[in-house]
Amino acid sequence: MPLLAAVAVVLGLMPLAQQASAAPTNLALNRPVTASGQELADRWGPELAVDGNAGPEGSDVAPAVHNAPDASRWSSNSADSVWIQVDLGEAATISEVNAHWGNTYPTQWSVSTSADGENWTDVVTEGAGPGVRGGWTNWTGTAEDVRYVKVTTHGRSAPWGTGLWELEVMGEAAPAPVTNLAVDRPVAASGDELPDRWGAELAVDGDSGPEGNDVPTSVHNAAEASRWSSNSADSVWIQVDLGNTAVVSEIKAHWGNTWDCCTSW
Ligand SMILES: [Ca+2]
Ligand SMILES: [Ca+2]
Repeated sequence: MPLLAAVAVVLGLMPLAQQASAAPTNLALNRPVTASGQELADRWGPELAVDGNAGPEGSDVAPAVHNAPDASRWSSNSADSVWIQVDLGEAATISEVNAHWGNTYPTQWSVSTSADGENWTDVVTEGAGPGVRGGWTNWTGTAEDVRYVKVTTHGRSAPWGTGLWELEVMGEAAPAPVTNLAVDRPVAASGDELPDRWGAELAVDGDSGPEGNDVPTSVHNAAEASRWSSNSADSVWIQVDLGNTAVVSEIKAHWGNTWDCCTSW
């Protein structure tokens, strides 16, 4: 029997799931929004409620400022109940919804959330509280598995479109799923046993091969066996390029058979 080096047949790299201790951030910032409508077709669209510009503070904002064409607020369609909805992009746990109202503000406002944009849960039906002319009002609590947040108003202080300078949704994005970052990535290695088979790329092809220490030789040595078979040496190496920097939490190696000579794994 030839003296052949043993091999790894699968190499996995897992990114570390983010810990839940991250400080809440504004997950609504610059995210896609939709709304019940807007006062004017060419200005004060709902996207201005999530642009990070909260506008002026106070109940005595000059009309020239409030009504400036570039005022960074959403001005809704003229109705007693209007809504604005933001897509956070991925599931999150939210802890706060902050709304900075304009000169026309709601009598009450409510918050509902959804994981899919179709099935909604009322976080507060009424009683996020009355709006405040030119000021912030807040809902605080905990809502999980939230991708979409909708704010609905109930009543208004004046017969014009409700103004919303800024809407913040504070929370933490759900941890990214743990995935194998090595799959099908470029590899390099110290060498191969044979020039025409069992190359290093087979250690990152996602096929982890058979389990156990009694794999038949015919399977292990099949020409299409999905394993890297290294050069015959006591120390060999394989290297994978993940493509981007990542936080790695786990490295898994699935080894093959060894013959009676030379390897320590
Ligand atoms: Ca704004
Ligand atoms: Ca493989």
